[in-house]
Amino acid sequence: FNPSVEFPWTQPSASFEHHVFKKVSEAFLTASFPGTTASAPEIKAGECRIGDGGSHKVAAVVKSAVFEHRTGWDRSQGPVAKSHSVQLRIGLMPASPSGQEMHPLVMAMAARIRQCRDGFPELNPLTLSGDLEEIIGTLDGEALFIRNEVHSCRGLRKLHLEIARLGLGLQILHCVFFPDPRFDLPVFGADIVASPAGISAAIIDLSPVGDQLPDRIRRGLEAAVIPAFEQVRELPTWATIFSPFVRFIRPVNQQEEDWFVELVDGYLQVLGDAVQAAEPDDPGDPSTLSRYQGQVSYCRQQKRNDKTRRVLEKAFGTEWADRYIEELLFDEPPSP
Ligand code: BLA
Repeated sequence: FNPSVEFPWTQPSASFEHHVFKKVSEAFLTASFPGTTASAPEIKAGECRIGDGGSHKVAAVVKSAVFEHRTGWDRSQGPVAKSHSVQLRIGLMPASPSGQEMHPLVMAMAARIRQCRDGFPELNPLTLSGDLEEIIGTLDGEALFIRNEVHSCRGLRKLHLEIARLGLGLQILHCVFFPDPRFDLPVFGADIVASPAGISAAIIDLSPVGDQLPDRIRRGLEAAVIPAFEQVRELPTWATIFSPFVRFIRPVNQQEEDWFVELVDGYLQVLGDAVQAAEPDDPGDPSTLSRYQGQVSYCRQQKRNDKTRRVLEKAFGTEWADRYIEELLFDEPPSP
């Protein structure tokens, strides 16, 4: 695997022979997940607060922080003393590298999610504490960045869209819309993982926070036309939180990538309609409490995804990754 390989995103991924694709993809993933444990980052300048205990608070105090930590093992050379730095900044750097450098599916998905999200009622941007909107750094000379957008709206406590580039050409689109437990609404979740070898994972679901999805959501999803994706992937064991309508695929060509964007649009329409129609229950209502518990379980199960954790640990160190996961990616809802 050559990390300096040109990104073949201008060519249709169908041109890859499947076995070649798989081999490259596996080699890439192995390279991304070496058994290294990074020691806690040393904070050299400033101080970093991921959430001050919650991701919604306005507390922009950090101007810049440089993390340095040593990784103890290199797969090819054995134990080494490498260091990498992560800079967190406010507004000094571009939001992301030019669109050209990002996989077209990541860009198309982000655009479609934003378009749907922007039609949600009472949409309100949330300020991230610790300046997590943009996280920019380097890992062994390679540029890393994470860009986060967080909103709330009527019925949803947190709409989170993240686009990241995390080393060795790994690109991620991560999106979760968490409901306000007073409303009978599911969790919207989507994840895209791209490497220079192509998209390895594309997943979408409206996940229940109770025994089953609300009727209106279930009926909406039943009516959705599911494209005939060629490569359906097997879900991991922690994935019991997803609905029967979860789609977890590896798109094999441009057409399948387009289908996936349309599918995401469809799921967001179903959610958007339900959001418009939903009326809140009281905070103390047993159904509110049970949906709150359901959302806590959703977050706990997602945190069992070692693949997410390992990528973040490799890029930013264990302690930082832990807090990022706990306080931004899958923070538990405030008790109703
Ligand atoms: C898999 N997630 C992955 C993989 C990576 C990440 C590298 C392995 C890719 C593959 O198996 O082909 C990494 N995902 C990340 C990172 C972030 C991220 C670093 O979101 C964030 C910074 N994951 C989610 C959400 C869902 C999700 C919301 O965050 C679903 C709604 C699912 N990701 C998901 C699943 C897998 C995955 C099911 C496959 C896991 C496996 O096969 O073990």
